[in-house]
Amino acid sequence: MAKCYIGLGANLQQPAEAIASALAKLHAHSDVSNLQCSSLYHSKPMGPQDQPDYVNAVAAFETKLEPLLLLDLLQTIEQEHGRLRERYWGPRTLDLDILLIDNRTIDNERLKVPHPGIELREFVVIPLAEIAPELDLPNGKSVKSLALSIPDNELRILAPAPSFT
Ligand code: ROI
Repeated sequence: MAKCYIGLGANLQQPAEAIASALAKLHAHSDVSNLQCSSLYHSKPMGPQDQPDYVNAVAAFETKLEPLLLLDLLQTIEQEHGRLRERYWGPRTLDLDILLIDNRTIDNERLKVPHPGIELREFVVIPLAEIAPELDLPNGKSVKSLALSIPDNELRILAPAPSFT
């Protein structure tokens, strides 16, 4: 079993509902166990500013899926939400990014783990610190120290963490 952390983001149509529905699909999947999620956060767009604000969260779960099969699963869920991606760093109906898989480093054409943007994104670091305050990245940096030093860029909590029972 591997412990995975993923980032969820959306800023079109009904972003909070898209994230809740993606979490429900993960929870229902037979290869996903012990799903946990951070609060839902409201964030300012990184990249072009002429797009709506985002809803972001970070979730953790255990899976026996190999990394590329996990990527396939997440991409299927994105597509089920009619994923729109009109331009690079433009708005999206649902984005599911693999952030971390155990302490592994993966450098594949389709998949880089840890996600190369983690340390620069307050909408990843702060929700990650909420659910995994004691975690260190494979490069040795602690999530807690990253969360304390990153500018918050007006990140705020929008809704409490969904719970799965
Ligand atoms: N900006 C925010 N705030 N949240 C995201 O999830 C997000 N995702 C992206 C880009 C376009 C980089 N900007 C984002 O892919």
